Amino acid sequence: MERTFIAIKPDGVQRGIVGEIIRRFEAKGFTLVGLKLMQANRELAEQHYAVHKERPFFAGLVEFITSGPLVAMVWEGDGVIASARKLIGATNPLNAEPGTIRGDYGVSVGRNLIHGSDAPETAQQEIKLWFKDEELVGWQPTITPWLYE
Ligand code: DAT
Ligand code: MG
Repeated sequence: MERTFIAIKPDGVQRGIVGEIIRRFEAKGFTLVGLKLMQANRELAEQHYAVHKERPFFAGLVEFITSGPLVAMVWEGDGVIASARKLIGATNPLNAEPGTIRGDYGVSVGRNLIHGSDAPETAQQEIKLWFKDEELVGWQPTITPWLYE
């Protein structure tokens, strides 16, 4: 089964919507296999956003993501990588559809609440960057036959 890395950024934690965000992933039918509250250090943040290091917003992005606690998670399910991106919505919350997390809770690109891996390769890299193997728990919910045929 596919896995993706999801992080509720420091603004999502401060806004008090950790439970609401987790609820949406659970309600959809995805399975939580890793979860921790942590504060990322500069090195981790710079590695995570390495693809953006030449962009003008990089310094601010690293500053923001390291500024307070975030919730790092791994979610599992068929097609979870692309589906999570849909639950999250467009990068700029003003362009994100109502019903998406960013569409419902955000108003600016620099405070867009949540990160989700964008492809299978990045999902694998990000899970490895943020979690040790032993921090992930593979399990099968008893409701699986009611989610998949
Ligand atoms: P996403 O988080 O939707 O995958 P991304 O990978 O293009 O978006 O960018 C990573 C983060 O960088 C994004 O969540 C918020 C920030 N960011 C992107 N574009 C930005 C911009 N033009 N100005 C400020 N911050 C930006
Ligand atoms: Mg991205």
